[in-house]
Amino acid sequence: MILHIDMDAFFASVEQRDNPELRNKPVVICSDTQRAVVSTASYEARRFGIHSAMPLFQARQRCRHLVVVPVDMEKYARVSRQIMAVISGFSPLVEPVSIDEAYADVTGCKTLFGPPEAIAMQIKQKILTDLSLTCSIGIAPVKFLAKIASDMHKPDGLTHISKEQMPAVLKELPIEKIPGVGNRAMKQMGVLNIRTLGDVQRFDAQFLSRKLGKFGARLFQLSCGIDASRVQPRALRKSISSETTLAADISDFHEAKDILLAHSRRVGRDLRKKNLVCRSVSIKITFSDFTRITRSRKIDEPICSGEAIFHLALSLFEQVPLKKRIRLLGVGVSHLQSADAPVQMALIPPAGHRRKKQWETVDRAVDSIFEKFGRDMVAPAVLKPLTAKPLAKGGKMTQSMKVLISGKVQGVFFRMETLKAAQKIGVTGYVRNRADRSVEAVFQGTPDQVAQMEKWCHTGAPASRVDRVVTEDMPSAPDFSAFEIRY
Ligand code: DCP
Ligand code: MG
Repeated sequence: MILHIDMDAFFASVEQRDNPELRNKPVVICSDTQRAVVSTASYEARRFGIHSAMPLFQARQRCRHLVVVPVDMEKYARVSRQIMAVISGFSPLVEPVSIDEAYADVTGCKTLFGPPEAIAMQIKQKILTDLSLTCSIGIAPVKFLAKIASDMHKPDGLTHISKEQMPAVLKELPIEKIPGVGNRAMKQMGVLNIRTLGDVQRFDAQFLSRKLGKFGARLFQLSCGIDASRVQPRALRKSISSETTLAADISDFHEAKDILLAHSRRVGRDLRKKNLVCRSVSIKITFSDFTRITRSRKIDEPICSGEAIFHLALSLFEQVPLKKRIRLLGVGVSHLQSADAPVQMALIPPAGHRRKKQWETVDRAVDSIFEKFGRDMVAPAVLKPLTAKPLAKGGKMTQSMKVLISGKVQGVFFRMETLKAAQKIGVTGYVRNRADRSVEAVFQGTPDQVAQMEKWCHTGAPASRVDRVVTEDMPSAPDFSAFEIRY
């Protein structure tokens, strides 16, 4: 089944929504040119016979107290994107056809959202509650009829033409209602005395093709209720990647890891900005002798967090024998899909699902900080220059302690905050997430510094919840030269 969604008096409704003084008044949205024509008229203005494409002076003649509002295309485009996002939440097959209309094929969406009529009602409701706008929806087994149906009970209409009702509707359907009928075709059909699609059935397909060309053949098919056109979602971008040719070739694994992390985060950010998720991650390495390799891995559950991308990229990287120095390093994602596309949720979420969602939440929070304050405010801790003070040495006793922190502690922020605290207090060591959802940290410094860090662990980062802290002395720990986040 196909839905056709069309907003009611779109530009005018948006302006009436945003400016209460315009409500219930005859309003036209009009370009500000000398020979201005009406873009659209509010339903109040339509009662005076005012419609799209009418010259403004004529509209004024018809209604003396007409309110004229200038076009704000940027705003309508923004609202349009919000509308399309709502519709895409109900079907992966959405085809936007103009700024205020779209087709959605809901054939496969019954289990998730119910029958087509229920889906249409949910879309109408969500557009109304989220965007304070009304739309009209047509439901039919084929595209052209869905479009005709959406226009049948405007504004705020919902019209369902079932398979059974189709022959009767087609029989009575005036041919001027068919999208794409030009003036010439109309004239010729007048000559043939064709006024409805039912009349078309009096002729055969060859005759109509001869008289009306390609359109004649289509007209005959439509009169039989056949419309081969499918809902075609706009082609998504196929992949997103980030790569750099390094200033100097590198061979250090940890250095390469940091670069992979930076690329992964950039790609993740790009995905989220475009409201996409990916199901495949790849890495690209060019060695100093210009030989190049790529490795990729597909995953079942779509991801968009930089950290999830990084983990896959790193696991691919770890499998590459590093015999030569690296000249270029890159991370890419593909098998992209809209983040709004409904996914079949598993009854029992796969292991790590919650953790993945937490990363995404953190990433989205970081994205908004980026947008508000600019790029330099937040960066993954390992990418920030380390400012830890030199380790307490020269006669002073150093102590090493391993700490296991459990509770709601996993996520980038917890580790970043631990790193910040460690740098402030001046300890060295590391912090990392463990597979069992606890955080492991090793602190090295004077007993006083280590004690301060241990105390810090009991409170932890804001928005975390520390349930348990277990400490263990590490008398034979190696010397750490800085504090770092480990993966
Ligand atoms: N539009 C325009 N010029 C036209 C026709 C339309 O600028 N000649 C713009 C203004 C409309 C928007 O496109 O608001 C959507 O066009 P529609 O044909 O869907 O008309 P409306 O949404 O305004 O009204 P309706 O309730 O009839 O759909
Ligand atoms: Mg409309």
